Amino acid sequence: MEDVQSQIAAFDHPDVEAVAIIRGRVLHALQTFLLDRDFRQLLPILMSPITDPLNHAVYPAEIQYQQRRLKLTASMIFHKQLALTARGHERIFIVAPNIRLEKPEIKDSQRHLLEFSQFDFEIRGGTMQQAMQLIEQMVKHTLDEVREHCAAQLAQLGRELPRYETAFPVYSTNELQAELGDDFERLMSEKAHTPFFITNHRREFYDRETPGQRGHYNNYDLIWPEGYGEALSGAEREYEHGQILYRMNELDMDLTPFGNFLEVARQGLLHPSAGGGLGIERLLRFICGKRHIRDVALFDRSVGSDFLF
Ligand code: ASN
Repeated sequence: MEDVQSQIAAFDHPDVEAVAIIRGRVLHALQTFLLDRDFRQLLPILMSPITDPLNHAVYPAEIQYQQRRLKLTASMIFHKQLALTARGHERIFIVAPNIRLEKPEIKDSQRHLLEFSQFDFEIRGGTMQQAMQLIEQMVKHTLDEVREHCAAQLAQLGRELPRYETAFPVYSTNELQAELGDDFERLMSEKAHTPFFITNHRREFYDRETPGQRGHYNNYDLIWPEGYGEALSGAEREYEHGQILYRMNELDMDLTPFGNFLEVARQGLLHPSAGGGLGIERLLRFICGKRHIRDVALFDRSVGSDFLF
């Protein structure tokens, strides 16, 4: 009872309203930015025989419907690739809910949610350079819109949102690891004053391996400065059947659930593409200057949540 009362009292804080106004402006800015560039907006799907296998272990999130086991969407990666084969879907984006039942090891994380929203996009025939340029413009545009329209809300939150005049720097995992060790992402984020990219991560099979360079990858993360950590992950995609099989086998994956996806690839129907997904709550956390991600959402879905509602 007491928990419920204090939660409802917390809803009444002026920051809650400020965050809500900024949230609306951010979503408006992101969506109009891509709609103005001829992207088509898809609505999310929530259940499917396959979903993103992710780069880290989470508890399975599945439901039974009649005779079938269906997975809840961890990300729309495969549906983005498949959607690009549809007529008029050369450039797409989705505001997508993602469910990731994180392990208790990270229960104190201030930047993980068990369900979050991803601003997810993909470009048929896109390249890494093209996607990174688009991301930079989209982020700068969104921050400009918030600065212009939400000055009162930023003041309420005590947040001075920096303006980034120069290009976001680009580093690769190799150079950062050699210089700073395994914790390079956190260390770089803490000392950075501008968002920056890190390329060449070894991770899920669908991120494209650099042609002719085994163990090197055409992928990129955008990292927030001031210690806010990862903002976005994206990549060019594997689309050739043989190479997809090679990458899946390298990771010892069970190919069975991917039968239909692999069949589309075997028929040569997948397009080369590039894209990425921006964590919307992480973007809000950064913009609002809130250190805990639960402070930018009304309903707490952080890993240590007690799920009051
Ligand atoms: N949405 C990301 C991408 O486009 C994938 C992910 O969320 N794991 O690369």
